[in-house]
Amino acid sequence: MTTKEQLAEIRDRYVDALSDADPDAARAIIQDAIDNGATTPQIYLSVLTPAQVKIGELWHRGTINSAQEHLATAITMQMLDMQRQAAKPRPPRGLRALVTPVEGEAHFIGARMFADLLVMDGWDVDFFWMGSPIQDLIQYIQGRRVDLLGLSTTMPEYMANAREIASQISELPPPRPKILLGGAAVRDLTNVDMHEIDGVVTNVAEAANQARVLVGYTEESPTLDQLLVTIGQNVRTARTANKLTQKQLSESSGLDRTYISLVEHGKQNLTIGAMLKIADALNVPINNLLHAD
Ligand code: B12
Repeated sequence: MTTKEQLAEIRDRYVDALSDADPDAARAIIQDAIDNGATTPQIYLSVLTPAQVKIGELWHRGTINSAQEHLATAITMQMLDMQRQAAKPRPPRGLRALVTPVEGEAHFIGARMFADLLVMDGWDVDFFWMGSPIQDLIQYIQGRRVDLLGLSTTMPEYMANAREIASQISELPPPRPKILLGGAAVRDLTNVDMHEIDGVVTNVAEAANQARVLVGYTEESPTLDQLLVTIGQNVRTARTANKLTQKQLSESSGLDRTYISLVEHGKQNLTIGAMLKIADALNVPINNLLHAD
């Protein structure tokens, strides 16, 4: 995990690299952030998204021209590929989503981010970078089991297309996909007619959870052995991100080094008290140690 201040600094450096049309510098900044423990949602939501908005402002003010803006977007697309390759998806959940901008919509980076977050959450995802004619989209959905349709709308004038898709899907025989709507246009909820749309996402950090709830997915509790392995992996990841040795963690948590080693190998049924000491020493909330990425 990376702090808010660190993320703001990474974002500013990344914007500078984009304005300088320097893909190598941009790549190095994002790689460095990944190496230093920034998570995918952090990079997507706190670095790449605000950087794209900033690039839009610079273009609006005439500080950069359209060609530079296009290059900036192309670089950000490369960063998404890099991030997806670096990320470790969860085991498959057996859920399939189709994520697409609505017909007419040319902005697709946000849709692609949501698609990636679902992939990392263990979904199978079909991602279309461009909206399809509504009839073709409906036909596609009929020929393939799709649990969730994620629609992205940036320009309010294309909201009508989202409504039309939802209305045609509601007429399909079950099982029908649930529809989740996101994108810059939904930030102003007065743009949204919820009729036949199952959910609207304004906080993308929560979107994968919301998607699972929407399709009625329930997770079985992990076994004790699985949970201990997850805790162990999380402790090791947080320790290395903090550049601590096992000995240093043992000293700052007041626990034996052998104990820390057993925890990291998933072999120690640790007490809540010990977990709290480790979480404090690593400066992470205790919850972060319990969940698989
Ligand atoms: C890059 C860009 C373009 C690129 C798009 C490239 C691409 N492949 O995506 C190009 C050059 C093609 C483009 C074209 C146009 N653009 Co433009 N563009 C931008 C810019 C600079 C950045 C957009 C972006 O990448 N944002 C970053 C992404 C990550 O943010 P996001 O889309 O909101 O997504 C986040 C969430 O909303 C969410 N999300 C998104 N979708 C979904 C879906 C689901 C299901 C979920 C759960 C979540 C989710 O996930 C993301 C997480 O952070 C913005 C500036 C700005 N202020 O945003 C203007 C902007 C969006 N564009 C604008 C305009 C006007 C246009 C054009 C009409 C320009 C023109 N005159 O031709 C055309 C539109 C063409 C069309 N038919 O759509 C306006 C829109 C104004 C409005 N509200 O109507 C903006 C705001 C610029 C401005 N200030 O005027 N644009």
